[in-house]
Amino acid sequence: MCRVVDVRRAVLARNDELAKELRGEFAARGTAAVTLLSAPGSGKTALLERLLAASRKRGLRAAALTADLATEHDAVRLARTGAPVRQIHTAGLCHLECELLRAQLAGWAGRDAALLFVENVGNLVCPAAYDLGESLRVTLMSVTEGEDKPLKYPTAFGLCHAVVLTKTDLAEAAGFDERAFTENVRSVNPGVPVVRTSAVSGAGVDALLDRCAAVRGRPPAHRPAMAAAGGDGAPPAGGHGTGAAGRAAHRGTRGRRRPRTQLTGGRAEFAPARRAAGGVPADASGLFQGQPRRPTRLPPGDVRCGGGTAA
Ligand SMILES: Nc1nc2c(ncn2[C@@H]2O[C@H](COP(=O)(O)OP(=O)(O)OP(=O)(O)O)[C@@H](O)[C@H]2O)c(=O)[nH]1
Ligand SMILES: [Mg+2]
Repeated sequence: MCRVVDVRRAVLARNDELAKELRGEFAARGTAAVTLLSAPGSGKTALLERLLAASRKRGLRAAALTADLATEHDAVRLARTGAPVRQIHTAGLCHLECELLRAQLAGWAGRDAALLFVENVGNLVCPAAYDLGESLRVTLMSVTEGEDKPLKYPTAFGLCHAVVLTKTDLAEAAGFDERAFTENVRSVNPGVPVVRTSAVSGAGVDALLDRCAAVRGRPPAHRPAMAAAGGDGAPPAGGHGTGAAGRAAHRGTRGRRRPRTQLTGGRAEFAPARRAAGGVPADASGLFQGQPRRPTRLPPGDVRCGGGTAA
């Protein structure tokens, strides 16, 4: 277990270093990098299709990287907007890391865009702990997922600059309690803006694009309390501290106690999260249990599809 812990710390520390570098590179190029994080199927790609089209209308040069374990479906959908798009295959990884991101950016026209959207792998757990050098981190949830998800996935919702509620056209049919959802969001991330969207009607797309465009050369208006409580001092210059805080939150060493719900005899009880040896929760992702982690190298072209070979 100790070896697993050491490897994990080293991976996260290395990612934080790369995130600092990436953040500097984005700033130097005048690029606002916006990452999208959600559960599978929340509507990241559908919203991105809208955002890319709206960017084009505004004359804002936008590009997108989209990450999945398999298929080129998302890249194909996004490329229809005419924007530069690359599909990243994560070779089994359940989240994006800076190393993978940087490999995709090298020599790609899309990296000079004013807005670079990065769609993470659909997963509300592991992606939250990895700073990608982004200017704006957006966590999405659809109205069909349940109002309690911000409480169940506090790092994903607590460590972002904006929360997007998707599929609002289905809210009534789903019996979605928006007030409870907003309260839950604010309890893990006080003051975070919540943007309501529908990729079907286009509602909220312009408001979200405004927020994305606003972080070009400027820090995000909202600084998550969880990032401030990361414990590693000041965030990187021009950054937001999600890396340090994410790392701390991921390993469960932050000051705030994270309650764990236990169901015993029909009653819900709360207990402090169990710590594995070394203070690190056992890894549920399989990341450190022999999965391939090397970045994929894909052939040149505007849409990067197809399996790619290990670098
Ligand atoms: N009614 C409705 N359906 C939506 C909306 N946004 C997305 N969908 C549908 O939800 C499904 C999933 O949407 P995607 O955009 O693929 O979701 P995703 O988050 O990119 O999914 P992964 O990349 O697999 O994690 C598709 O069938 C979409 O058509 C929306 O605003 N309203
Ligand atoms: Mg998608």
